[in-house]
Amino acid sequence: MKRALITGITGQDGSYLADYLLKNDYEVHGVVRRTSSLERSRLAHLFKNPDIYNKRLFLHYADLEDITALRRIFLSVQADELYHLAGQSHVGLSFPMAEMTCDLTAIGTLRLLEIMRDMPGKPRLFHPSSSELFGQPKSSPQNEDTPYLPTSPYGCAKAFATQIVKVYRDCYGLFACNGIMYNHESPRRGENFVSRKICRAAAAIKLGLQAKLVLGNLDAERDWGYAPDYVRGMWLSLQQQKADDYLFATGETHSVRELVELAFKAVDLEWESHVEVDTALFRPSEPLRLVGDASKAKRELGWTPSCSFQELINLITRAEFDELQQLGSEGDNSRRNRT
Ligand code: F7E
Repeated sequence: MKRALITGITGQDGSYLADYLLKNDYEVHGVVRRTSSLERSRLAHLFKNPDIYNKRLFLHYADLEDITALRRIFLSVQADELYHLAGQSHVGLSFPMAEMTCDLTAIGTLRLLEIMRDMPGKPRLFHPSSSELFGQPKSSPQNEDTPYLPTSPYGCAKAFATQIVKVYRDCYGLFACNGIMYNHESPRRGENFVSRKICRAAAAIKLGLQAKLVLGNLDAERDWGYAPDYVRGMWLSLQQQKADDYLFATGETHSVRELVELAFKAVDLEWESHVEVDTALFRPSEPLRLVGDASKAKRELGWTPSCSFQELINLITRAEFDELQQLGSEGDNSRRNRT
């Protein structure tokens, strides 16, 4: 049985990756912040399963800044594969939290590489890089050779982390891969990312639970895919003969406005009467249009995305609608039980 260690296991990607690896007969270890509660987390279904939790899924508590605790965990787990998914991943928040973002995302990755250098049995490392590397790219679509021109502290941190992974791979022979990930979404996405914020609001407005949706730049365009596809790409990257970098994207670009239209259409609402734009939510600078060319991943890993943009937005909006309705009826039942 192969053993994997995931930092950031409680996030969207970490939880899908844990599901994927457990289905593929791995023993999975996750690093969890001391303050995390697993009760209603994205791991709750695994945590509550007595055949999985503490049998094939093990959680270890440490903060990413606590390098001695991390080193101990790495040495005791002796994983075959290490997926370093933890970090501050909100691009907008990286402006007011620039130092913290660079410390966790850039220097945090370097610290992890340093631990790996000293380990006797070295695991294979996957590092999730980002389309934010490219910032305002001079060419479109972008591929693994497109120059880095980041426009946010987050993009700068990812540029450092991506390059340092390559340097350690070349200088010290580590099996370390970068996956340049374009936006990838799901019902497990954090609520402060635009896809989830919009789909949840459309469902809540339809159910009469929210009055309006306030957004930033509706003209921004992104290449949005389905998160479980990207997690499969992470795993495929580590199954190759030689460590390399791969870009994961759908090759299609859509605007935030199109995302809004589809989400509201999924619940039979006209979006114009419910959405407001607030320039306070615009970022100081950002890539306006990003689109990726994943032909290397397709050619060498056999990776293709499985879900269209419309299917993705329908899927998230439907999940939000069902969840809010369920929460509403649980609330009604508990109110009824109390009277
Ligand atoms: O924004 C615009 C916003 O926060 C998408 C992360 O996973 O993907 C993600 O970063 C777009 C931007 O994702 C709101 O300005 C408008 O143009 O969902 P997002 P992101 O910044 O693209 C990359 C690849 C990563 O690596 C990151 O870790 O939507 N937008 N109005 C808004 N965005 C947010 N969050 N909230 C708004 O109200």
